[in-house]
Amino acid sequence: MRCRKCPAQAVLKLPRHHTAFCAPCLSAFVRTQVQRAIRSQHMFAPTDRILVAVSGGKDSLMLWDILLNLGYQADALYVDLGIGHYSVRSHEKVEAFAEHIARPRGAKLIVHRVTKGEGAGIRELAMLVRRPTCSACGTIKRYQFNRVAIDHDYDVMATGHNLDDEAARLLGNVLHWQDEYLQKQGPSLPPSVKGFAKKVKPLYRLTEREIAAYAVVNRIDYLVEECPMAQGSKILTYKDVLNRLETKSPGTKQAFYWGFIEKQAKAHQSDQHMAASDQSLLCPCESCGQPTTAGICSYCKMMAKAKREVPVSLGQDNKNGR
Ligand code: Q46
Ligand code: ZN
Repeated sequence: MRCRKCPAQAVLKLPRHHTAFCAPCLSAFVRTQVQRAIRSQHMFAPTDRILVAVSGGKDSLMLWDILLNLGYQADALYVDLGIGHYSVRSHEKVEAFAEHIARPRGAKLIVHRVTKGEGAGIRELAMLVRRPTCSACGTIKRYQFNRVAIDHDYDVMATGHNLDDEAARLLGNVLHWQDEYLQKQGPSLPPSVKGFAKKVKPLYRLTEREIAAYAVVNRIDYLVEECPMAQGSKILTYKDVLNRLETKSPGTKQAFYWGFIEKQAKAHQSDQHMAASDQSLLCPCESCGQPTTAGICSYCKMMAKAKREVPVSLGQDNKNGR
């Protein structure tokens, strides 16, 4: 199999694009797709400061690498969840990438430890507040990413969600007609109100397979194992269903998600529209000041409940999550 761009041997076949690429042409294709995503969705400008949320997995580390390669000012935030060996290994992968690839290009890594900031690991916290681990984890990660982006004056926060992630999430939202989530699902969410950082997903045009191939050809090491808490999640089932459809009919995931983005744009889900509706609903949390639809935000409610369960003070190093 030959590369469709040059005479070299191809390393990856892409049925949804009816093409195949050698290693250098694959890297160029991946970077072009990211640049196209950034421009078409007005994600950020070349002078903007970007905060990438990294986990040690392939998507977030490749996103950091691609943005640095494209010449953007991209720092990263790693949230150490305190999940035993998994967190130790993921932190090692992030540190190794930062030391060998990011810092030499002038980028920095910020680390937030949940055991220090919130006073216990994510599993222990979730048990204290009697919530599923992933739900407590989502609240803490959203809160800390937003806090760091705002406190450190980043223009935008970027996550490594890819086409597979977004198509699976869309399928879940459609199956349960989650109107509120459907309205807020998109590759570029505006800051809407003071205190909320802009959030973007520059990998939405690329599949997991393409990103994994980029990591291999560029010899970038990442943590292959998934978080142990992810086992049995519905998102994995939706991904499996979509992968089977994709095998039968290449391009299904792309048509499903990109079609949704087009329809969303046509339905006037513009930045201004969303910002106006958010502004009418949000007010500063009475405890920490981050925007919320209730008097006290979900992070502060969760931490207050955890503290009631344990007489010793949880999160004492972490007034307002700091
Ligand atoms: S990290 Fe957190 Fe995921 Fe692990 S505990 Fe669940 S939500 S599975 S993206
Ligand atoms: Zn709060």
